[in-house]
Amino acid sequence: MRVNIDRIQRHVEAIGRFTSTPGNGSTRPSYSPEFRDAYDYMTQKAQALGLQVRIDAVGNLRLRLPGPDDAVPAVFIGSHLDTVIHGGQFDGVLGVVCGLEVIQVLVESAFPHACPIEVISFVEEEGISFRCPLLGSKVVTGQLAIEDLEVLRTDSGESFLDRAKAYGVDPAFVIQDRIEPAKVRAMLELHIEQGAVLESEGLSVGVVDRIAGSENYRVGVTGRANHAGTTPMKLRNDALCAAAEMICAVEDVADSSMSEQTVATVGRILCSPNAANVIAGHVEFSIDIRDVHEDKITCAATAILDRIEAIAEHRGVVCEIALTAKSSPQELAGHIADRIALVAQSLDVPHRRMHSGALHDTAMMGRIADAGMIFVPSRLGISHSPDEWTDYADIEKGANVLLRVVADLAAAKSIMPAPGGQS
Ligand code: HGY
Ligand code: MN
Ligand code: MN
Repeated sequence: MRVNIDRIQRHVEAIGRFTSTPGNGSTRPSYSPEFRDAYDYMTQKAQALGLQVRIDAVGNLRLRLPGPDDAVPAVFIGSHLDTVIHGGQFDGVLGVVCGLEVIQVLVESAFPHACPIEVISFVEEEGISFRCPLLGSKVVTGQLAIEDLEVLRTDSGESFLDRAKAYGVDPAFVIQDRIEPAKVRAMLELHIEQGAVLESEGLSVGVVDRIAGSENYRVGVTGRANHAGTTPMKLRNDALCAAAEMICAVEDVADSSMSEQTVATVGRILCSPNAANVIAGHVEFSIDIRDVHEDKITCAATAILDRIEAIAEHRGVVCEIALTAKSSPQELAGHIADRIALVAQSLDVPHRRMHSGALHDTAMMGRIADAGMIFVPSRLGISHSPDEWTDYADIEKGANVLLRVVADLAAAKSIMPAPGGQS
């Protein structure tokens, strides 16, 4: 059995056309018209294969090949179809498309699968609309409840519940769509590396053993708006200069961390009144702190918040810091990583074990079941950009590894320990 790489490429390129910024990357927020186009496209392909298709209460797309006995634990293959703003064509899309391709090859080969196999496209993985990354996978694994969803708002104040209901789903029923640990034989995700390790080492597949966690903050800085021309430098409470010093402190703490894997980013900033001849009165900015070890995240976050408070004190501005999202790092199932490596070896695919600095839904599924991830290289390590690219020759290798691992996991005498049988 082998994947059909031309079919994969056709699906990736078709979905790439569902963007609100054509010619400038993929912009496909959850619940947007473009997002619906992508769901409709995958639904049509899945229905042509005779799969069961449904959108669950929070908006995850579920494409299921029933097993002989649908009550036995299923193999899940997941990823996401929402994107960042001006993102790339492969981030998330590749995992959903390759998941469907794996099912198509198994169906066409009349493979005797002994359990259900389900492709799940998680909603709001990127978190760009409601500042809650991995939302869809956190909900189905019971890590977010309806009460957590009720407080989510966009920057313009629209509630998550209103947006979800306008899309046609009702998160009030998320309990029924929970994925129970006992119902998962394993979860797999194929994803672009979004870093430069594989390319720099000339490898085609990464066997992920650990996924980073993160703490996300929103920082509000309040000074005093004033006239840019008549306010002497000594009499200013400049919120933007204070924020600038704080942002450099974020970089400095991460730079000087003892851990190679600690990163911290300020990617979003809002300045008010944002006028060239007015000293900024209020600034809001984001902080995203990550590492593959929880204690390193805590250490960096503590140092960053301390520095911010000291700068606010010194400059006489008021700062409010809110934790907006948090997810712990996740170790992936050793026996699944071993299986991925063994299959790569048997297919002569050059590979290595590695961590993931990016967050992934697999980390959330890894909280409740045995999960594994397969990376394929990113050209120059670029991602979350229109320049994101992965050679289809590498995608073909990674997808064939995924195909073989899923076939092994779904085989009657699956060699895997029973669910939760972490080795
Ligand atoms: O932010 C991330 O790591 C992922 O791309 N959502
Ligand atoms: Mn992403
Ligand atoms: Mn992704």
